[in-house]
Amino acid sequence: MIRYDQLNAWVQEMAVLCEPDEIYWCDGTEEEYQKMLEELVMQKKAIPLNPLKRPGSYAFFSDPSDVARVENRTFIASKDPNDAGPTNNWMDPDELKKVMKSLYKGSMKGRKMYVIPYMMGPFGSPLSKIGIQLTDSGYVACNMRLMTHMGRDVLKELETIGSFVPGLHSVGYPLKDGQIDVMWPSAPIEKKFIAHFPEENLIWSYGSGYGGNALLGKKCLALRIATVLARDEMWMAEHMLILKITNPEGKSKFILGAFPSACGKTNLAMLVPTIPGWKVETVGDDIAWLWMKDDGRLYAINPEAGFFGVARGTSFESNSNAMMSIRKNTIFTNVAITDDQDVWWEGIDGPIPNHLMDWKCEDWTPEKKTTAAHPNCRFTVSIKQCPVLADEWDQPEGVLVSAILVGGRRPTTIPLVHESLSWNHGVFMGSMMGSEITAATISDQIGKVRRDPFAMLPFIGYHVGDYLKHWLDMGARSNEALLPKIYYVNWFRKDDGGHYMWPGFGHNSRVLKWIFERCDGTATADLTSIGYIPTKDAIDIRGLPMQHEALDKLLEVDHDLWVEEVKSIRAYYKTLGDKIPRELYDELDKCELRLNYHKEQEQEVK
Ligand code: OXD
Ligand code: MN
Repeated sequence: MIRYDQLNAWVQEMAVLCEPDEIYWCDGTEEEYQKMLEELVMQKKAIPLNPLKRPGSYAFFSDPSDVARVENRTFIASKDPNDAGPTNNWMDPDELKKVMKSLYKGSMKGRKMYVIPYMMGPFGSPLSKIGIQLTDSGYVACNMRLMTHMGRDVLKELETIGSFVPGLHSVGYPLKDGQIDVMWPSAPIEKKFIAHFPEENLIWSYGSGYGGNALLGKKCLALRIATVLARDEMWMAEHMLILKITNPEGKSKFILGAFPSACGKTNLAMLVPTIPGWKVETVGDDIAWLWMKDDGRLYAINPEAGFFGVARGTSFESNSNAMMSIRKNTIFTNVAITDDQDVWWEGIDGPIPNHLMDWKCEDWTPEKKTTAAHPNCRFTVSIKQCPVLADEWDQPEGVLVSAILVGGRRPTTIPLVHESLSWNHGVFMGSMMGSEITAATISDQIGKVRRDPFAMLPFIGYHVGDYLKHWLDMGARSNEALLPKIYYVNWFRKDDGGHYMWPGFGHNSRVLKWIFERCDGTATADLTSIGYIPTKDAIDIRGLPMQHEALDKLLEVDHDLWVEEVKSIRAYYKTLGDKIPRELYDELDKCELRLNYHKEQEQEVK
């Protein structure tokens, strides 16, 4: 059992290091949340939005150098560099602590240190974990209140759970006596560190106030630290949405989906089906924790309690449920502001206003060359405001997983949907996932394809080869018949003219319907070299202005392109070193054999 004096001692030790003016223990109440926001408005760090248009909502604007996760400043400080593997930045834990301690020394001067007890996962779930975040950012404290179960109840729960993941966060901008604060304090890029010490379950974050760098429950705890715990305790921490889908007869299933950042996880989790009688509800939009129960089946919980969604592109047309979720009590970051104090971003409904205040707090008119909102502008909102929230969203026993989707943005090669031949083949599909690089990450490679196994590349807290082995090991604990099938979906295939071939959004329900019916054994499929593909007519396109020929093209397996794909996957595996499990090379070899066999057959026919 945890001793509270241990917790107090850690808080005191960190306070001695960071030298805040004040220590404040968050109780998680609504009154406290309102007070923290008022304080931020007084300090000119937030602006309240028009209460008639966006009640209870606030806008924040970051420093232009602090707009996204910083992968090149994110470290896995395991004792052995080989445990971090080739896809993570590694530093020796003692050395990193030395460097960071010198930065933390006095870093909270002139500021308040918030102590935030938070819980990832529903109260009473066997998988739920407690974190305690110390931060000198009121913005972070407010966001944590929306994103997690936060406050006094969590401290009580500490008695039952017995341990917590400590996380120290400082924006790295101490104030000298009398120094006026800036709107968004942060440190220059070379001083930013997002550090994970997996052997100690410890998170240290310095220099950034933004999203996944600063809200430590999300990427740091619920993914990077959790992947290590999950490996050791035989469960899984994944970058996945969880949705509930119900057919016209009232039968429901839960489906998970792994897609890289900014590829539509939130949209899919809140989808409004375009096929009559079907319903989709949301359990989570970003992270899933999975475990196998004694029945040999996989169950999942959403460790989060809110959405930190990409606002750009969100509209009533693309995601009406997200738009309804953010009608009130929402924190917006780096959006543009209309003259009547509401929010605006590229892709939102309606005409482009003649005048805005852009995310840099400057006047903006349509003639300006820059975007008014930052491409990675965000909304933070409690999940409880989602109008299609599934009743099961916080049930401690989790939800039974019927299918797992993987996917990314691939303009060519990958068909609209294909189904795995087995669990190991599904893991192979996840390992070869690729996507165009998006604005959620600072990178000069935007537009190029990068492989991103299970959309976890920036979030695996250990060696990627061991992570893929863990997936295989999880499957080996059960029986093929009890495990969910894995489906590779690609909403982003383009035609020769560069146009998207699939209308996407609500129409994705047509693919979900096929998957639902595959789980029940009622939908048909053709066996191809790469997996099972829906037979002609198996995808319901009634009411879609789409010809069957176009659908055939979307479901086509282009053998020449796939031969190239296999080569490219093999080359990719090589870059990951010798820990890539043999079973995945076997899947790759089998896929290559099937493709070659197909080509030979084709030639014989000719
Ligand atoms: C996120 C991300 O913020 O993946 O969810 O970047
Ligand atoms: Mn994410």
